[in-house]
Amino acid sequence: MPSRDRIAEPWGSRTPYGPGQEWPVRVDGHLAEGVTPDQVERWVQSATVLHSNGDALDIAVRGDRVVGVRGRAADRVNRGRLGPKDLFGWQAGNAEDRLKRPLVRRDGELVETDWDTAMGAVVRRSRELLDEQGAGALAFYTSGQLFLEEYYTLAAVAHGAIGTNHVDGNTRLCTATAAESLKESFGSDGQPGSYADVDHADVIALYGHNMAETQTVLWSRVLDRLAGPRPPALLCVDPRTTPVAREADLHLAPRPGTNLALMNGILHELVRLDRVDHGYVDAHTVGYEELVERVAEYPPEYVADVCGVPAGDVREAARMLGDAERLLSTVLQGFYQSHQATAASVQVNNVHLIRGMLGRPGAGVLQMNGQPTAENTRECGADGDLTGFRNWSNDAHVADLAAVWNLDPARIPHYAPPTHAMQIMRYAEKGSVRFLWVSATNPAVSLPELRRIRSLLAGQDLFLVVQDIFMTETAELADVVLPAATWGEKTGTLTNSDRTVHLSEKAVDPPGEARPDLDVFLDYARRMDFRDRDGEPFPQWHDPESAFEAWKRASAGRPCDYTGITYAKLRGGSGVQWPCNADNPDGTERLYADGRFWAAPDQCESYGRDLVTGAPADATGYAAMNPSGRAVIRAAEYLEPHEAPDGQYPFSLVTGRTLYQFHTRTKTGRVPQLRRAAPEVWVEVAPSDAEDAGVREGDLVEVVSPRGAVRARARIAGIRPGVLFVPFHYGYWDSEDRGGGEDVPKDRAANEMTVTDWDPVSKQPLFKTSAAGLRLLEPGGGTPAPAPTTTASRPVGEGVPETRGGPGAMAEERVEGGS
Ligand SMILES: Nc1nc2c(c(=O)[nH]1)N[C@H]1C(S)=C(S)[C@@H](COP(=O)(O)OP(=O)(O)OC[C@H]3O[C@@H](n4cnc5c(=O)[nH]c(N)nc54)[C@H](O)[C@@H]3O)O[C@H]1N2
Ligand SMILES: Nc1nc2c(c(=O)[nH]1)N[C@H]1C(S)=C(S)[C@@H](COP(=O)(O)OP(=O)(O)OC[C@H]3O[C@@H](n4cnc5c(=O)[nH]c(N)nc54)[C@H](O)[C@@H]3O)O[C@H]1N2
Ligand SMILES: [Mo]
Repeated sequence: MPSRDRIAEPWGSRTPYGPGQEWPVRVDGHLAEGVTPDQVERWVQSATVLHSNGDALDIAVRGDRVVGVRGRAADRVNRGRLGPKDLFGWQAGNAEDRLKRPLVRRDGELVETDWDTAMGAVVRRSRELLDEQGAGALAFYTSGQLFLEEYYTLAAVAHGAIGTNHVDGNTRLCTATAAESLKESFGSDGQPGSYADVDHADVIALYGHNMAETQTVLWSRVLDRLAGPRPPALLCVDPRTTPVAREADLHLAPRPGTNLALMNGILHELVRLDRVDHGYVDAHTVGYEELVERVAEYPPEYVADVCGVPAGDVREAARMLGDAERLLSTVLQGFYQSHQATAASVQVNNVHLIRGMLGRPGAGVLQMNGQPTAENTRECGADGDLTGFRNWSNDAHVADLAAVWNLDPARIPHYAPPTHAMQIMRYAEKGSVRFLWVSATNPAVSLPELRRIRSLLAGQDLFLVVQDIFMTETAELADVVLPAATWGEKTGTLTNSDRTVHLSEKAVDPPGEARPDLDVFLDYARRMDFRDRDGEPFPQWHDPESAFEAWKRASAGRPCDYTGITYAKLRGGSGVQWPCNADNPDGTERLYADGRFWAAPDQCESYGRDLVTGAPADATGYAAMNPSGRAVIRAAEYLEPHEAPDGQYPFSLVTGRTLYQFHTRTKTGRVPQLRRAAPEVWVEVAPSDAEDAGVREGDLVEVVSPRGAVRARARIAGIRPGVLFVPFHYGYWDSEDRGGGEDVPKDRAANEMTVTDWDPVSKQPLFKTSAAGLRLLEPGGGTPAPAPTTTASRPVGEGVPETRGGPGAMAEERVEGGS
């Protein structure tokens, strides 16, 4: 079987195909050094949890240890392929320094204890605060990386049993805008498009989405189309020369934070050229006239000025989109983590609505997710959403959920919109939230303005519970640390960006006393003695499968209907796309194929918000605007970014990802192949800016914002002049050279510099627009920056050695019908 260095070749070999053809199968796999396929004792079905793509795989087990992975040929998502994080990332679970016992803080120190003592402390503090202050003293901050069953349980416990409004996920930092833009346009969350649209599209547009690095397998699908007959045209909107930009037919590199102006300019041209499907607009939408009026103010010359892109390119982009017969658009953090995130993302939906490009092969929108299970956080309501995409402002929806849970509706708080994560942190800082339970997220690295976050998490009056698999920067600040079992050690379901549900089965036992997150949440509920209306223990379920069956009842009749799915159905073959029910027993490839939306006043998940101010509409206003539940075309004016570059801080600072690392690196930092490919933080600087600052490749520089600074090596790269890029993966924790205690340097994390500010509509923080300065600290003496060469950080100059994985990074590749 051929094998390849998948650090050097992240996307593997090409399997070209043409429009409307099936994407060929290519099965990728990797086993631990010294393990041969015949030594594998069991293959256990699962899917990846290091991004949102949902690549299906089997876990290789030998001697109760995970020893490798192999892609699943039968699956619709990846057809056997795996990316570098999928191939090598599983090793993190085997790390020696996993958390194995609970910890409690005694005399200032975290010390090991047993589960009874640790849970006893959590329950005692919960009860005290419920008595003293009520449910509003308790807050829960969870993840996009647990399983559906775990979120559903947490939502039931927090919203239902405790009755607190303070429940959110790190999905607020991630896909809050995806959810919100879908609600605004279509009445409800739910991804319209399908990955299979890549097979059919004649134009693919990527907006602020570096798919090549963040969804490597989906990018392989695009690359295979590009290598085949009649390839699609590609549009890329990103201030950096990412691998996507390099393949694009047209690359627009706008000034950060100007996406809405650009979209308004493109819509201006589409309207002017009358590339509008008036039949579709008349039959299925409201709001078109308002859009026409608004975008009239955005001629290409004006937009060119605002965005810093040539007017001809704006026209050319509109021509591409206007000529498309099957248009696929994808949107991600370059749009979402910005000050007019929802307003800009909604304009991408508008392009599809006015062009009638929805619900048929190749014509789809993917308002992408980032995390593997962010979709489930939202469906289950473990973030600011109400379980099952119900509407907080609709009493009938709340009563319906209360009936499913067999609780009194008054117990589910719905007097105000749920508290978003940034506001929960604010309440913790101010002292009204006094108990915060953090599960599967590392806010001491991933939230903006870290000095502030560290200080509020360490606050004396805040009882902090951290449930993780490693000792993280956040866990170090906790009062109680709960050791969790993780992927491969527990069973549950997960749903990817295009609504494909996979089952991930337990392959091995967790280390030490670590327990599945589901068990921990249920154990808490039992110890708190929560009861339903009949006096029975609440939640009424007790293990993954009974939790899933309970969830199915909560999803029945809602857009995310799971009633046709069982664990048994998910075993053996491909994942299944929701809605899956009696009408759609095999799942549903695309939403809205019939031009009908979940937007009727009594059905919709939200009555919508003003796209500029975020002010919510009420039931009456919504019913007057959209009585028959059509898709809503919403327009918005462009506003300047809040923190514009100026004298002391002349750069726009953009933060984001690199292909080989995942988030705060608790996993990928423990995987040799991935760790070595991008071992340390760097900053990307444009050649002209580097020259002005006297900075050369590899020099040590300081990047500074009004809030903090980062010291990093400079990579002279393809990035828009005036913009700096810093990857956000590097916290002060490090598995190899961690000093510990007070001496640990705190000047590596990008979020030392980012700003406490959010999109007014989705409340997603602005990780992509702050002002920053750049200063040379020390020449590098010719040693290049520790940044990969295979990615957006590819150097513009010569002489930097290519990123390679070497012998340990070889992975098998078997092309069906090939050798
Ligand atoms: N390798 C890897 N893959 C991942 C992850 C990971 O950590 N590592 N995380 C997963 C998660 S949770 C997420 S949310 C996704 C995120 O996936 P992406 O959104 O693709 O990743 P980012 O690097 O955050 O941002 C994408 C691009 O936005 C561009 N950008 C910055 N500012 C602007 C702007 O104003 N306008 C436009 N148009 N573009 C801008 C940046 O240059 C960057 O290339 O990735 C998922 N996949
Ligand atoms: N500057 C900047 N900041 C950003 C972003 C950016 O682009 N720029 N992106 C934002 C985005 S999109 C995201 S999604 C966030 C991600 O930010 P985080 O969620 O903070 O990042 P992770 O490192 O994935 O943290 C997940 C934690 O869960 C733990 N864990 C893993 N598996 C399990 C499990 O099964 N159970 C439990 N209990 N714990 C587990 C891991 O060890 C880790 O500590 O960062 C956000 N922050
Ligand atoms: Mo994310």
